[in-house]
Amino acid sequence: MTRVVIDPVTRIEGHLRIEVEVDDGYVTNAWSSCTMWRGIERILQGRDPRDAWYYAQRLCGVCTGIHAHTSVRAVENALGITIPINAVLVRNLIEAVQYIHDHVVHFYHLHALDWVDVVSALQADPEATAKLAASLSDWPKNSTTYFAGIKQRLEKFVGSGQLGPFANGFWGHPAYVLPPEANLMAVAHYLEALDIQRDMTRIHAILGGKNPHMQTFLVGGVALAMDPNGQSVFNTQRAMMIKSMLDQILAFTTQVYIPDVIAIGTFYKDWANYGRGSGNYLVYGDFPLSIGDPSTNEHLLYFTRGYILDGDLTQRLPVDQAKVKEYVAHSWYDYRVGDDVGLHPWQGETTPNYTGPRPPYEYLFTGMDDKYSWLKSPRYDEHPMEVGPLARMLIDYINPDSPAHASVKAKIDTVLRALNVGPEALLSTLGRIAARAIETWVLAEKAYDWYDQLVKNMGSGNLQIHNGEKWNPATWPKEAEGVGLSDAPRGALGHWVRIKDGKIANYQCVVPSTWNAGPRDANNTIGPYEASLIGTPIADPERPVEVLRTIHSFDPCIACAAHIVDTKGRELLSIRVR
Ligand code: NFE
Ligand code: MG
Repeated sequence: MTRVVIDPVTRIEGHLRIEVEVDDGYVTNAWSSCTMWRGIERILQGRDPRDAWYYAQRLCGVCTGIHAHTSVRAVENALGITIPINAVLVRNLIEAVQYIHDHVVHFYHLHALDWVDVVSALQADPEATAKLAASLSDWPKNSTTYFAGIKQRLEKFVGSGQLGPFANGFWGHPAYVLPPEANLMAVAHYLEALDIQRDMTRIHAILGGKNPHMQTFLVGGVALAMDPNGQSVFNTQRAMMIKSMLDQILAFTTQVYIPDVIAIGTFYKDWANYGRGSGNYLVYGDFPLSIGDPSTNEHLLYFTRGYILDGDLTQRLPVDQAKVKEYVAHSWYDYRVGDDVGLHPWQGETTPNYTGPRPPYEYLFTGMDDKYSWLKSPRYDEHPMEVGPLARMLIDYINPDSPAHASVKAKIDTVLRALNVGPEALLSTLGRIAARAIETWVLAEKAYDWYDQLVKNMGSGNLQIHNGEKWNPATWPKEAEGVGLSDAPRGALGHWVRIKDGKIANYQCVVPSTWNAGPRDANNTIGPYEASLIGTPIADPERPVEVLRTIHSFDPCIACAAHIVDTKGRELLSIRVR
């Protein structure tokens, strides 16, 4: 038996350590450990709940905006505030662009190098590459000259010895199976995606003032003044800029991203057999289609709420937020009531108790039976749950009443047909990648509806963006509690707030990557990352690219997940880079 450690896992957000045991070429056990600590939940205590979003948004700069959004929802839920339709539409547009941005960055910049051998691209014939690309889509850049230019750039880059983002890859590993031409095409799109992701954030600059960390969230609505003929507000001209960027996003999605996923998926079809994990999928749902409280009005959401147990795609089960609990039995925290108990977030506690390695640091952790991560273990009705694009796409695929059902089903069926596999193939590493691309496609189309409604409202003189009825704390109850449920790009996200005498008495966030990357719970049930690795073949324990493929397929964000930094910047763990 071999113990393989990857620490830190790179091409993710934050600090993650993965340990696996490999026996006879397969992973037989796994531990997912978050090695960073932050403190946002504690920073929020005692503050004005109307300010919470501004701090909470700093949980992350990757899924930027979503924590602000979820925070204002939690406070609106606590105080019974309904926001105007224009605020719903602006928030939906901001969030849809966030999803698309994150998914494109994930596929090209964080995940592609697990599948694409950059060095092999140097062997590609540009003419054959142009032919291959043209057979997949009619993207205007598919020419021999273009790919010859990309190859030259790559040769110069490699010749300089400064590989930058391409340094330290497992190049030449036998698990890379794309032909050189497919590798060159993917490298070209890696570079193009750098430009398109920058352009997307311009929509955030228009609607949110800046990116990351938009400024226009507000309890009760948004702070984006609208006037079709105004000068320095959201006006017709700025709306037109958004429209032209939506056109670019849709073209890139349908002509580059989707064909690339199908091309890469065709060569790596065996990855539909690995990485399934817990088989439980949780979705809170998101994108309200009308006004109302998104945490209670399930029927008004575009992506619907529900959960799936043990891979049973015949049943969408109803979600009740009261069944969410967090455990710390294997996490570096203490609960006053004892570490074997799960706490609902309204009663949640964030009290650190670090028992991990101390200097001189052991490279191999001992005590994996004890506490080994800064993440808590969220459980739904005691079950570990995978969250994210795959969970969402599965729920809307099997829910005929979902407003997104027709679009999701048509696109999933298109991709499954192209890969010549059935829906069961989705419950896998490859399925996560496909679901993320399909979701991008669904939202790149749907965003036009929200855009059109917003422009129509503006044109008809409906300029209301904020409901200020409850702005004055004198109108609030002495005590209130609220929950904001969202679906962030990486999955189900909840913020729970308790308000007392106009101040935050408790604030707890249970975040997508915490659901996915969390450690074992008090019953020693393993978390979704851990479960997904078991059974993975490992060709060479010295170069465990297979582990990276499955872990990256979740798009980890550990800053979000831990939401708690050592303010003194102390080194908590020595790291050997693999
Ligand atoms: Ni920091 Fe996040 C998303 C949230 S955590 S990226 O999406 O919420 O997984
Ligand atoms: Mg938390």
